[in-house]
Amino acid sequence: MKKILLIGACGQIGTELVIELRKRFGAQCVIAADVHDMENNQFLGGEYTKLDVLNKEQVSSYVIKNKITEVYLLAALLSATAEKNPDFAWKLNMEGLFTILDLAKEGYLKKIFWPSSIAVFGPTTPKDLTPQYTIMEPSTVYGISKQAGERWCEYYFNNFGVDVRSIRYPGLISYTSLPGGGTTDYAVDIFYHAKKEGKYTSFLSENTKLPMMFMEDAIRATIELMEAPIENIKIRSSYNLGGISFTPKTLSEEIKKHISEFEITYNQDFRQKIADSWPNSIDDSFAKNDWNWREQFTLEKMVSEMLRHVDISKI
Ligand code: AKB
Repeated sequence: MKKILLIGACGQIGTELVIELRKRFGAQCVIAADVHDMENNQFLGGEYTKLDVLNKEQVSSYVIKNKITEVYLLAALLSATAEKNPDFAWKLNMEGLFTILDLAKEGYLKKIFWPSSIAVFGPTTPKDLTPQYTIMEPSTVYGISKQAGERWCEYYFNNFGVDVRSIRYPGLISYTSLPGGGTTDYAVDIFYHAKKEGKYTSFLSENTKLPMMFMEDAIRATIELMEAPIENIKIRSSYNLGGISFTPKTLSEEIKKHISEFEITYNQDFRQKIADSWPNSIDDSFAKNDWNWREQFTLEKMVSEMLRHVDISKI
């Protein structure tokens, strides 16, 4: 029987992935885990357990005792927060991965999902339609940890047969829970401020083009990758996913179609340098060919969904 443990369940991806996995496989098959205390050990309609991904002993004995078959390991520091605390970011982003890879190597897990990011690319990477295989010289601690993680995932697959699967997520846009500490967060914040105040100050410049994806597409991609037949998974580092590429200016023009008085201003901060090192757009033809990936959300569709759903009482 499938028994999934999702570590980092309270984060931006985690909350939505828990809901979708429970819908597909039943609440009893999906255990949500994070470092936070939760009253009565329930979370989004199912079991919750408090786990610290840095506590190898605790995570390993939980996985073994509860006969977990699959782990989605989402606990990480994102790009902007990681730059402020590089030592801890490296520790958090790498140690948990080794714990889970080793559990699979020892035969305790059948499958692992581990997220990578467009942050694996760097200033020397070709910027437009960035290929799957290209120059990768990341300049952020987050990007370095994701690139190292990719190498280790591939190594564990090649040498120990560990069935580990991964996606290089673009910036993710969602309305259920707020993102925490990324460079692409402006593309979520903007909707709350547009709806609440009719204006927004972007911390990225007007023509900074980055690849983004609506969360519904990202969740579907994650589950489709994990459910694809093993022989279709040809890449064991991480798959490029394209999504939709836009600039703060293009996004604001689309928002103006719904809120005509909306005004955007620009005041760049340290995140501009990170954004400048990332691709403008991504070639995801390997994901399309290998496991039939197709995105569904256009910029127009994403903007109207976001404006319909964002809850301004959250900010
Ligand atoms: C970030 O901005 O750090 C993340 C990412 C692109 O991985 N959203």
